[in-house]
Amino acid sequence: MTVALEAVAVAHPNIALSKYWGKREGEGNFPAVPSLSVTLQGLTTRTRVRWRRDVAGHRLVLGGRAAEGAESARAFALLDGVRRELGLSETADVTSDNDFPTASGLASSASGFAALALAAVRAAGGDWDAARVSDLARRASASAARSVFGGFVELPVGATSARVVAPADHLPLAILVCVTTEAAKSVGSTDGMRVTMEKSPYARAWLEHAPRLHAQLREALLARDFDRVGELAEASALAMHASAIAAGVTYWNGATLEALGVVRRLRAAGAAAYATIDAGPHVKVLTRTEQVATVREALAQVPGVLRILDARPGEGARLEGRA
Ligand code: 2P0
Repeated sequence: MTVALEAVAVAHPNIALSKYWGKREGEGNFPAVPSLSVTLQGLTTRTRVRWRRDVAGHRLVLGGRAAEGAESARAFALLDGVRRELGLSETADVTSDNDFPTASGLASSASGFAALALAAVRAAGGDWDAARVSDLARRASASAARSVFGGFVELPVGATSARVVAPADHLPLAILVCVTTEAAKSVGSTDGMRVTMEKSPYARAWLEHAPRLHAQLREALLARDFDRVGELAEASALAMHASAIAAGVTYWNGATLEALGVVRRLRAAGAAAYATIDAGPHVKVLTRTEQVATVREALAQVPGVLRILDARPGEGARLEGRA
C-alpha cells in the first residue's frame, strides 16, 4: 500500500448543550445518554501525524512536551487501531498543540482526538468518511466524535458516530468562555463520570432525565427557539453537576458560582444569557451575537474570571494540507 505518511489536521472543541455524563456498561466507550453539542471556532487544536518505518514505538508531543503514561495511552490505542484497520506496520510521530488551556474542562480531548483521528487516518492513506473518523474518535473520547463535525451535532445513544443536527449559522449564538483557572482539572471526565455512576444517589435520576432534556433541546433547536435552547442547556449542565456533586465529584470553584449568579441577574434584566459548565470550573455563557458586548462587560466584572474567550459555532475537523 502506498501511504502519504504525513498529514496535519485541525479541529475545534465542542460545548455540549445536552450533556454526556455516564457510559454504557461493556466495551467500546458508548455513552449512556444522548448528547448534543455545538462545535466552536475560535479555539483550535492542530495535530500533525507522521508514520515512520523502523521506529519501535509511537511518540506524542503535546504542547511541546513529551506525553507520558495515561496521557499517551489513549492516543496510542487510537493509533494502533488505525494500524490494524489499514494494515500498517509503521509507528506514528505525533505533535499536537492547543491555543487554549488543556485538560481543564475546555474540551481539549474532544478537539485533540478528533484532529488525531483525522490526521492519523489520512496520513496512512485511509479514505474514510467523516462518520468512520467520528467512530474512531469516539472510542478514544466520546465527546471527540462530535468535534469531527461542524455546527450543532448529536451523538445518539448506541450510535457509533455523531451526526449533524443543524449547520453553524442555524442560531445567532455566541459562546463566552469565562476562564476561571489556568490549571489542569483534578478529576478527569472518565473518572468523574465513573464515580458519579457508582456513588451518586442521583445517578439513576440523571440517566432518566438526560434523554428527555436532550429530546426537548433538539426540538427547540430545530424550531430556532433560542431562549428555550438556552434554558434547557443550563438545566442539563446543572442536572449533570448535581448528580456528580452528590458523589463528591466537584468541578466548580468560587468564580463558577459567582459567574452563575451574574448570568441569572443578566437574565432577570432581560438579556439572553444562559450558562453551561463542563468537567471543570469554567462557565460558558450562551448569548445572542448582538448582545455579546453587554454580556461580556458584566462577566468581566466577576471576581475570579481571569479572561473571556469569544467563540462562535464553527467547522468540523479538516485537513490543513500535507507537508
Ligand atoms: C460533554 N463532557 O457532553 C460532557 C459534559 C464533560 C461534561 O464529554 O471518557 O472526555 O473520554 O469518553 O468525552 C467529557 O467526556 O469522556 C465530556 P470520555 P469525554 O461534553
